[in-house]
Order: sequence, then C-alpha cells, then structure tokens
Amino acid sequence: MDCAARGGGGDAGEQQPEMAACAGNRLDLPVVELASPDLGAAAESVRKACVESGFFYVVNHGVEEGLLEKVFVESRRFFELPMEEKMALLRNSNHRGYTPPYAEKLDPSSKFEGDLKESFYIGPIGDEGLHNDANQWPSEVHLPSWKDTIKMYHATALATGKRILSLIALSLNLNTEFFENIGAFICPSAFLRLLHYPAEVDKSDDGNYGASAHSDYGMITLLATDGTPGLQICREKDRHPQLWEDVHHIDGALIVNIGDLLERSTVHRVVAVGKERYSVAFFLDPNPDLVVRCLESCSSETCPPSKPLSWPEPRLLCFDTWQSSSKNVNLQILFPKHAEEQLYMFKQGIYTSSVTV
Ligand SMILES: O=C(O)CCC(=O)C(=O)O
Repeated sequence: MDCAARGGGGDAGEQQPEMAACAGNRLDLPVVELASPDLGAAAESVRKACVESGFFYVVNHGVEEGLLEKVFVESRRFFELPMEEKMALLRNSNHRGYTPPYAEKLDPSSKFEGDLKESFYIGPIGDEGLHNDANQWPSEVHLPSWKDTIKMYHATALATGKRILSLIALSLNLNTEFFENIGAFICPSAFLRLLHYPAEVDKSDDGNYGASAHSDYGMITLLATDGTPGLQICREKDRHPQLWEDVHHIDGALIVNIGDLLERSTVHRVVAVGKERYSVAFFLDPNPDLVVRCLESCSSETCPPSKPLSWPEPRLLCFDTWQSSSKNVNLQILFPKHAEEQLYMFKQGIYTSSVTV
C-alpha cells in the first residue's frame, strides 16, 4: 500500500481470488433525510445503517446540485491536463496534490503494481496570507475557477459532515452537539480527494481495481460520484467467499460511510467497469491533537475497551505532519474489545475525545 493513501489504512483483509470473481449484488442502503425535522427518526435510520453496513445515503444534505456539477467539471479539467502539468503538482509532504495512476495501492495484498485511479488531495484550507495553506493549487491561468469552486465545496462538505456526525451522536443517545462540545472540530482533518478512473486498461491490468479493497480510517467519508457504477462494499470481510455488493447511484444523494474511528468500518473497493469514472470523496476526521477513547456508554464490564493502540499507525504517513506540527500530541485510541458475536462493531465502538493542547 502506498503509505500515504488517504482514506485507506483500514484492514482490507487478504485479497482472495474469489473476491475478483464474485459479481456485485445490488444492495439497498437507507436514505437519510438530512433536513428532516424528525431528528429522532433520522438518527434511528443512521444507527441502523451504521450497525448493518456502515454505509448509507443522505439527501437534502445542503450541497447544491449546481456546486457539485461545477466540482465535477473542474475535476475533469484538472485530470485532462497534460501529465507533466499534473506531475508538477505531485503530492507534497503534507499530502496535498496529485497522485498518478499506480501510485497508490489501497490493498497491500493486491498483486498489481498499484490501483488504476489518479487523484488529487486538498487538505484543510489555511490562510494564504499567513502562508499556512499547505495545499497545492493548479495555475489560475489554466483553471481560473478551480480553486474557488473546490474551496466552496470543501467548506460545504465540512458543514454537511458535521451535521451527519451530529446525527451519529444522537444515534448513540448523545447530545447532537457532542462532537463539537468535546472540541473534535476545532481544527478538523478534512481532506477532499478528487478521483478519476480510466475507461480502458491494458491487458496486464486485467482484474486490477480502480481502487482496491480498503476501509477508511477516520470518522466519516462523504462520497459523490458521476453516476458511473463501480463502488462495491463487503459487509463481512472475514467471510469466505466474500460477498461484494454494488452501491448504486441515487441522483442527488451523497453516499456516506463511517471509518475505523467509529469502529464499524466497511471494506470497499472500486471495480473497473470499462467506462471512465469520476468521484469526489470528502474525509472528515477530528482535529489531530486529541485523546480518543471508547465512550463509556459503548463499553461495559463484560465488553471493556481493549488495550490502547497508538494511532495513527506508522504506515499512515499522512499523519506525520500532524505529529511534527503539534507539540503535545497525545493520541490514543482505545479500541473496544471485539466480542466474537460483535461483527458490527458500531454497536460498541464510538469514541470520545479531549483536546490535549
Ligand atoms: O471512488 C469511489 O467511489 C470510492 C473512493 C474511495 O473509496 C476512497 O477514495 O477511499
């Protein structure tokens, strides 16, 4: 795996031959109405989705269709640039910028050199006047409206992500403001990743993936696609043969999945469908200088949190910058003990955090 692969990092499990052979089954995931006045019902729906699959859709999410359309237009414009122009913005040590095809392998057990996709990462947007914006931006001469459009989407997706997390809090019988109140979003790690999957692949890439199997290691991911199929999830990664199910596109809806930090993270991948595909993933994680531990309400004497694991794992290099930029990092995740029957870990595992700087 490319260590810096944002969004990957979870436990993909071993890639078995049957995975590739198994056609995706169609899956009906809940559609959560984000503007619903009935917060209780929405939270219940979120809870069910998180327990059963870790994936759901949101509608009335506050991202205007027109904005999303512009993001896809700008994304296409960027990926259509000549390779040398894209390579001039190669992902930097802050993990912002361009990653070419084959540069990332989200499933380390994949026999291929790397995944087929190319992508572009935009991290938290700093203040350019203060020179603290580590992002790389394409030239305004070539792409004049690119930066403003992407910044606008970043801000909008952040607001939507926070609303979804307030429902997740409610679904765990916590206050809707829970994550805000504990300071999880003082300076959140919010990464946008534009993705482009090629239509055609060489013979040598037969069986290779657009994005190989992985789980996301943070809190939640919001995904918008251009409607081209390819995304599949495996709800029970330890089952053999594994069952891969298609996550179909719903016009106007965003796909949401929870990451390893919320414990019921689901392995997913993008298969090559012989058609060009664009998607936009927004990863929302808490600010880095947090102590993260299992919520009291999510553990019990019979099911205590397991021993602390350090987070991030060393292979998640993209967090290196967090560590070096923070004086007093005290990251600790207490993963709850996974009882055998606890296939769906969301039942037990959600974390509370406290700021340490
Ligand atoms: O493009 C997609 O549909 C999924 C992308 C993804 O899983 C990721 O970037 O982590």
